[in-house]
Amino acid sequence: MSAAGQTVLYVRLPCWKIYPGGVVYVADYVHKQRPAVHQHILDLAVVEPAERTRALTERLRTLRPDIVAFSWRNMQSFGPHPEDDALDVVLNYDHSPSWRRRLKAARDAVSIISDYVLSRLRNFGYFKLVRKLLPTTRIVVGGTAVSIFARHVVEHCPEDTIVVVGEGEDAMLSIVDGFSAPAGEFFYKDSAGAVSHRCSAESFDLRRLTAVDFAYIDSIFPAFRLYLDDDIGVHTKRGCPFQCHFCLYNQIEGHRQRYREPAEVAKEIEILNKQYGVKRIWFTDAQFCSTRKSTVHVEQVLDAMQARNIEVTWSGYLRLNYLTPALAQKMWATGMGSVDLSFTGSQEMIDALTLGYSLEQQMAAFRMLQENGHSDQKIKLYMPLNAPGETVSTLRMTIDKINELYALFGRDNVLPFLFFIGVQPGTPVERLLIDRGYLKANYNPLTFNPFLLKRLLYNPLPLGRIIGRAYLEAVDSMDRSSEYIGRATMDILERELAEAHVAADADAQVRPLTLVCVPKT
Ligand code: B12
Ligand code: SF4
Repeated sequence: MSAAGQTVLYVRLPCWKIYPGGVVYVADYVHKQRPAVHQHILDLAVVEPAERTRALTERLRTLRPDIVAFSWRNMQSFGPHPEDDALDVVLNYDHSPSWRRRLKAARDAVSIISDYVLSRLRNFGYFKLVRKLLPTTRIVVGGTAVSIFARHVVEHCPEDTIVVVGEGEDAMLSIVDGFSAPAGEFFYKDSAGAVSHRCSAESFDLRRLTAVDFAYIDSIFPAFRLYLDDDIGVHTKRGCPFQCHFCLYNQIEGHRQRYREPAEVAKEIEILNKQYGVKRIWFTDAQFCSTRKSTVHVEQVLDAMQARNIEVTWSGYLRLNYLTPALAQKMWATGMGSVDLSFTGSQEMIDALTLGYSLEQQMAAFRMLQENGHSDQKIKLYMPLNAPGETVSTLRMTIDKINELYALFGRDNVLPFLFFIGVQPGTPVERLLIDRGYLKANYNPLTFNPFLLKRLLYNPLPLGRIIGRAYLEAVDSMDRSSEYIGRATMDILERELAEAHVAADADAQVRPLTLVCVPKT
């Protein structure tokens, strides 16, 4: 089958409204390589739930695409934090002293889990709808959720479906070219229902990812302009060489860091900013700034942005290992809107989680940021509280360091984000918890069992109860107009941990961790 004249319908599957950067990069790349292919993007995230099937049916009937390519972002989205109702529900259910609140939490949990189950079943229903209406159309499924759970996804797909693992540019190109010379990693369910797997040796050369042609994207993606007031995701690199205990980003993107041309990244942002009025960028790299080499690349990207006088604010996941005063100045000068990073205030926990940096160095980097241009930008601390190895004393150290950061940046500017580790497949923390008997070796990471789901949000006793109750007290007592839930929780936790009996009691029960795992830096 030749590519010319083919029609591809991309369907972004429902999730909380967030710019669909992945599918935009894929469609832009296919267009640049095969301009005669007709493409269209339908974004179900911005279609009312009751209207989605109708919207998809209408698009299938009018376009009659040769290929329907679904993009699936979140499948196992249980990583609740204070801006997500699920945290409140879990902590009330497990730790509220009031049985009424526990009962209400149980009812709310049923509705959250029903949504979780239904959203997955509905997505598989959309694939089946395509097969029913267009029996000969090829179905493709890609996206981060699929990259993690491809085997599971392919089992539930109709015949003649390709499930792409990881980056989609070359894989999609080979599919529009007729799939006779496949590229990338994928599972394929053939027309007889047999599943085969292609491993990928090659990885995409990111220098081929030139600035997105947004005029083209605007012409094929009717919902594009609905995102212009939000954060627009821009990719500068892929891959991460670290192996933090809880993280699977490097399974999705690979361990080797690959870079886009800084000038192309800056051009992309300039077009967004000057032609489409975009004011906020999120660098969607696994880590925007991490290794020594990537820090040099970051500097080049920021230089290129400065040279083009781009006026945006930007954010992204940061590590501060190689920060210098000059880079800190450049970050603020180019519009860094917040500092977003994993944080724990004890070296013991940094090592237990194999985060691969020194706390002292991180604190020095914070001082550098403060001294080199910080004004009122937020310092967002994503805290994996109560991870394996946490004790009363490591928690106290974290609280001390947060207090230092309040003093440095101003209390209102520091947002401690309460995160608990969500156990994810193939991560070292998953292996550890299986070894310890916390999880069964054959547990199903995509389970619908509410008790197992709750276990996958790791917050065990005894510290789990102390943290949970501190959070619940904070919710009840704080003034939401002037205080932030994470700060209020950490204050209450500090008070609770100051009580000697809590310390003795909890530390006696917390099993020490003896884990040796070295980050791959
Ligand atoms: C950046 C990021 C964020 C940022 C996004 C900022 C922004 N404005 O865009 C923030 C911090 C806001 C965020 C929030 C959340 N995130 Co997030 N996020 C990421 C991250 C690091 C990168 C995603 C991204 O944009 N990549 C860049 C684009 C270009 O790549 P891509 O979308 O993957 O697309 C490529 C391929 O997937 C593929 N592809 C995509 N679609 C298609 C379609 C076809 C047909 C094909 C062939 C290929 C293909 O090709 C693309 C190009 O190569 C990933 C982890 C990771 N390393 O991938 C997690 C990740 C996607 N997030 C995740 C989660 C759970 C969330 C939250 C639910 C967390 C929470 N509890 O609140 C929220 C939900 C947000 C929402 N509205 O849905 C999970 C999803 C896991 C799962 N199994 O379901 C991931 C995988 C992280 C994890 N925990 O493992 N996130
Ligand atoms: S630095 Fe750690 S947390 Fe960040 S992407 Fe890499 S492995 Fe994941």
